[in-house]
Amino acid sequence: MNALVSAYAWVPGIARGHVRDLRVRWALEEADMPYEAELIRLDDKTAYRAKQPFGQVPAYVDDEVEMFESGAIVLHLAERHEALMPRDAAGRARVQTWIFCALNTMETPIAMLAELNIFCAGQAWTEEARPRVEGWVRMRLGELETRLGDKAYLDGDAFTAGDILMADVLRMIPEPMLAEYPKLAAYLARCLARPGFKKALDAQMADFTGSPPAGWTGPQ
Ligand SMILES: N[C@@H](CCC(=O)N[C@@H](CS)C(=O)NCC(=O)O)C(=O)O
Repeated sequence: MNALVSAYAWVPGIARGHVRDLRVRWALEEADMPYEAELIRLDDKTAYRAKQPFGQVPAYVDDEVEMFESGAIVLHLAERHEALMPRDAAGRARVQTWIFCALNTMETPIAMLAELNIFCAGQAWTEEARPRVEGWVRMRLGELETRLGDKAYLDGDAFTAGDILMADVLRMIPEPMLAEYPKLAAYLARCLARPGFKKALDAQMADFTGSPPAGWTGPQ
């Protein structure tokens, strides 16, 4: 069977291109693995929760496994495809390290910034929290840029699964802030210029074939 990745049939415009099934689609494209999307409705998740207990996407099924959590799925794919992770123990350890770094050290403050800028925009508490959160994000971006140095990718010349997750996390940074870190901005542009990213993005966008839930009052 082809791998099956869950994705939403509809989300508001602001979320399109940013739903986390993109990470899995991108890894599958880099590994040249065919897959199918299982489209989920935002208002019809009861049965789907058997696959993903939080009702989130992505969930993933292949011949061997049934999983959720985008990072775990990308790591599973990396274990099977050299295009995503070297085969030697030291190389695997480096990529695993970058995967956790992207999802923990980087995504934690960056997701908080997205709460301020997008999900809770306009709420009074966000302005009180902003200096602390922006300082936290800038500190991590500076440290990451120092470690990246002049390398093309996190692990050197070779693109890996760690870059998929790091690039998708960095995509959440507002452009003016990312521009303060020119090497990181160039790194992100390099990752997003890959054909695998474009195919994954196009496929996610093409799958938004549904309509908003009945009575939806949120953004379109
Ligand atoms: N840690 C999870 C997070 C998944 C996640 O946040 N998915 C979002 C879309 S990007 C979602 O389905 N949100 C709907 C919800 O939380 O109800 C992962 O990386 O797979």
